[in-house]
Amino acid sequence: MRTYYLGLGSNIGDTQHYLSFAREAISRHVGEITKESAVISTEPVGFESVNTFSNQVIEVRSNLSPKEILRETQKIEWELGRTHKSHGGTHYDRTMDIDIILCGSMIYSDEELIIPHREFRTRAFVVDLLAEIAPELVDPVTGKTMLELSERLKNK
Ligand code: PH2
Ligand code: MG
Ligand code: MG
Repeated sequence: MRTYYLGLGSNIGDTQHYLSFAREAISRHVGEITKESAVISTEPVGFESVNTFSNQVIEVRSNLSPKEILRETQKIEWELGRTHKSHGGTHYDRTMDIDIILCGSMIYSDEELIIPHREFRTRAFVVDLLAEIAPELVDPVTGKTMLELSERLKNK
């Protein structure tokens, strides 16, 4: 059994509805959701859009491997009407984005998946929410806790 932290983001349509649909599908196909952060509204980071995001982070206990979780969460994204894949740093508005942020102290990387998520440390909409539900959780790459990463980002 592994403990995963997933980031959820939606910036088209009824974002609250998409988030609750995604949580429901995750608990059915991925594993038990053991913690949920608040849902916060955030301005798009890294691309231009008038559509505000709803972001949330959840803790999930699962027997699935990271790759299996990637498959399941991608299915949920497409089921929710996602139309584009992000690639080469190009982002789009989307009904649902589900990112694997951390999997315990695992460090993993291949062509389609990097754990911990490559950019999460610079994104307040992920780090602040992780600090809320798992302040003492340690990033295996930097050795810093979520609380420290969140404080560091605030002081930048
Ligand atoms: N996701 C991105 C890029 N930019 N900005 C916000 N506020 N929230 C997101 O979830 C988000 C983003 C890439 O997945
Ligand atoms: Mg993302
Ligand atoms: Mg994604």
